[in-house]
Amino acid sequence: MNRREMILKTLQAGTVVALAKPLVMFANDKRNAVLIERTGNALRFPPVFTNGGTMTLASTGINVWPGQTTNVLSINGSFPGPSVVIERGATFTANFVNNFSEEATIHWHGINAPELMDGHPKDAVLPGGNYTYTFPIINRGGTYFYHSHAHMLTAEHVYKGFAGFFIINDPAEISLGLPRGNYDIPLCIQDRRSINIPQFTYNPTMMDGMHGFLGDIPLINGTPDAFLEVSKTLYRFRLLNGSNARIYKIALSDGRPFHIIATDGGLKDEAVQATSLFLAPGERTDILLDFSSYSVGESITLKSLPFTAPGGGTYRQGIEMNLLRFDITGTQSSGGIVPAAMPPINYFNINEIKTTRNFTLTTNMGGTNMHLINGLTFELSRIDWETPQNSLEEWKIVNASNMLHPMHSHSEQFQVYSRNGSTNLAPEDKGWKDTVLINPFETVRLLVKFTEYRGIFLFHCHNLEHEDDGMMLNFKITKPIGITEISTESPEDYKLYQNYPNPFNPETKIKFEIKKEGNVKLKIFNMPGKEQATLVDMKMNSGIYEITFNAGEHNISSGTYFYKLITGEKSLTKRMILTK
Ligand SMILES: [Cu+2]
Repeated sequence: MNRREMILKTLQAGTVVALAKPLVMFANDKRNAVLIERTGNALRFPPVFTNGGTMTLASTGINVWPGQTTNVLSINGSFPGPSVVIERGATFTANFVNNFSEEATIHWHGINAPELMDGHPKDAVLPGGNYTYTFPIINRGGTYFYHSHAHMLTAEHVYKGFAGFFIINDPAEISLGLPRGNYDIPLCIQDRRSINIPQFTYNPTMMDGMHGFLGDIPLINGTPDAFLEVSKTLYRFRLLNGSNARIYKIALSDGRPFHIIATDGGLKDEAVQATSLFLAPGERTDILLDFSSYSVGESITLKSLPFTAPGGGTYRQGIEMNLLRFDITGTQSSGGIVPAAMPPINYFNINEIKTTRNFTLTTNMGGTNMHLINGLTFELSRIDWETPQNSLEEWKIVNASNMLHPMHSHSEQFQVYSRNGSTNLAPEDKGWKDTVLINPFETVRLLVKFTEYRGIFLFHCHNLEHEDDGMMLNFKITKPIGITEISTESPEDYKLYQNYPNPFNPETKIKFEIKKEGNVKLKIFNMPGKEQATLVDMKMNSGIYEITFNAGEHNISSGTYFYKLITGEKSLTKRMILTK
C-alpha cells in the first residue's frame, strides 16, 4: 500500500491523518532496505504530578489533532491529567481546585483510601471550591487511575478528559529486573467519535445510554493515530482502559505472544504468556512486550481485535481498531527480563467465607433508569448494605442482562474466584482486581475482605453511562464482628465526622464520637464566624452520636457553613455546604 492509499484508507475509516513527521528511513540491513512511511503523531505522555501540589480542574483548549483546538476538561491544562507517580509508603497529597462550572470529585480508582478521600459523589467540591486529598499509599505497586466521580456527571467529565494515571512504585519490585525508565510505558486507551473531530462532543442518545457512549477512533494518552519508536528489546506497557464504555481485545497485529505481568492491583504471581486479553473500562493490565525478534525498520501495531457483542450501528462494541503503531528504530537494550518467579499472592480461602452477597444485574427497558443492581437505582444517601471489617465475603454477581458490565468496587482490591463456575481463570482475571467484566448472562464470584478503613464506599458498573444511569450502590464498612467497644484507632477524646450528605438541602447528618463523658456543644457558624444554630448543649456519656440538622428549621440560606464540636477548652471544626 503506498502512502496515498494509506491516507485514503485511513480517511475512509473516519480518521484525520496528520503527517507529523513524514520521513524515509533505511533499515540497518542494506539488502532489505525498508521504506518507512511515518504517518501519525508521536505518542504523547502526560506530565508527572508533583506530590503535594495543586490539581486544578478547568475547561481548556488544547491540540489533540494538530492545528485544531479541542475543548477538554483538563487537570493543570493537561489531557489526560498529569500522571501521579508515587512510592508505596509515601503520603499522597493533592490540593484539588475546581475551576469548572460543575461540581466534581476525584476518585482514586483502585486506591485504598479513607472514606472522605475516596471522591464519593456525596463529597463533591462545588464550582470555585477546593479540597485537599491526602492519604498514605498502602496499595501494592501497580498501575492505578484517577477520574471524576461527580453525581450523574461522571461519564461526561471523563469523556471530556478528566482522568489520569496513578502509578505506585514499590522499591521491592526492583530486584525482579522488569524493564524500567524509558522502557516502562503507560498507555491510556480511550475512544472518541470521529464525526465530532476536533471536539469531544458528549450527546448520548437513548441507544448510547443503553450500551454506553462508544467512539470509533482510539486516542492513546490523548494521541490520535499514535506511533511510538521502540528498540529491539523488552518493554513494560501499562494498559489502562480510560474509555467510557468500550471494551478492547488487546493483541498485536501479527498475533505474537506477550506476557501478562500485572492486573488492577499490581503484579501477578507469575508472568503468563498470552496472545490477547480483554480490557474493560476501569481495568488495567501490565504486559511485557519483546521487540528483539523484529528488524529495525519494521512496524507492528497494538490492536483491538473484533469480537461479538450486543448492540449495533456505527458505534458498536467489538469493532476492530488499530491502537498504537510501534516503529522499530533502535537496537538499545532495556536490560529488562521476564521474571521466572514473582512474589506470591495469598489467595483467599473459600472455607473462610463468612457472608455471601448476591447481586443481580438487569435491564429495565421501559424504566426511567435502565440498568439496575438487585432492582435498585443509586440513591446518594441510601446505604444498601453493611459489611463488617476483617470478614471474608463472597460476592456472587449474576448478569441477567444481555449487556456487558465491568463491575468496580471502591476501597480494597478483591479476587475473582470463578467465572460461570470455572475457577480456571484468564490471566487478566487472576490476581488482585478492582474491576471485573461480567459478560451477558454470566455469573462471576468474587472474594473480598475489607481490613483498613470503615465508611461509605461504592460498588458500581464502570460503563460510565450505566453508572450515571444509577447502576451503583453504597455500602458501609463497619466495625468488625464481635467488637462492641468504641474504636480505639484515634487517641483523641472526641471525634467529629464529615456531615453526610454534603452538599445538602435541607437535611444532613452530623456524626461525632465522645470517648470521655463531659459537656458537649455542637454549633453551626457562617463563614464570617457568626453563630447560626446550637444543635447540642448538654453533658454526654461516651458513645457515637448522630444529629440530623435541618437548615429549613433554622432559616439558614444556601452557602458554606462550619459546624463546631466544643468540648471544654477544645473544639473541632468541619465545613459543610447548603445548596440552593
Ligand atoms: Cu454496566
